Amino acid sequence: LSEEKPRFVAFVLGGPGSGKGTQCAKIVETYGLTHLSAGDLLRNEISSMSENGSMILEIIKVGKIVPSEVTVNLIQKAISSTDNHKFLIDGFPRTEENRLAYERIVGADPDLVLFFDCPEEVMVKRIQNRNQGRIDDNDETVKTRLQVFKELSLPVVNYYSEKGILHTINAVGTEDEIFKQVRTVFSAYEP
Ligand code: UP5
Ligand code: MG
Repeated sequence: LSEEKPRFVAFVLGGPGSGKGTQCAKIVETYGLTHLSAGDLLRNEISSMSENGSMILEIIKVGKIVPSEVTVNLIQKAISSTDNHKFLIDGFPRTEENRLAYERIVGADPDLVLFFDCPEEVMVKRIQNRNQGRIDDNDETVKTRLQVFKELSLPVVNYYSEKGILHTINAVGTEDEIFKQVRTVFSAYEP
């Protein structure tokens, strides 16, 4: 187990269906970072029927945000359970409160933040086509997810923009067209 702080952290932000998970898989392949999807960590808690599982399920089902301590503890645990020191944290932080909780518990800012900028109608179409049985991929919950993204998550994106560490990616196009832009960002850092 690693007791040290991670050496490189990139946050990957973007609305629901903007392509975060898809691009993270490509980044991992190319740059050897460990991919931590906050949503996947939370969904694992539901399926392993952990202590918080039913609470998490009720929140994800309606598209709201799980309490920060729960999510940050899962991220922290995942960070310290691998020998890798380079992480991609996907779909987190989604609120200012999330961001502050991470700063408090992990004690560092990310090295960079990727933002997948995608029009709403494209995101909705991608989610409608996904068909993987996600409990939150229904029209009603997608509406809430989009609303929550605009109200609570965009302020976090703006915060990192003002800090000068935000890299905005045009998330419309083919997977490869989008990854080309992502590569430009990571190549400059050589994580
Ligand atoms: N696709 C991808 N790229 C494409 C392209 N270029 N062209 C055409 N199609 C493309 O992609 C979505 C779909 O589009 C896929 O079918 C893909 O093949 C296709 P994906 O890469 O899955 O997009 P992603 O942005 O990862 O979408 P996801 O639905 O995972 O985003 P969300 O942010 O909504 O989901 P997440 O899992 O992060 O969170 C789910 C819920 O968990 C939240 O709503 C919230 O309730 C909870 N949560 C918290 O409470 N706190 C957290 O910190 C994190 C999550
Ligand atoms: Mg995802």
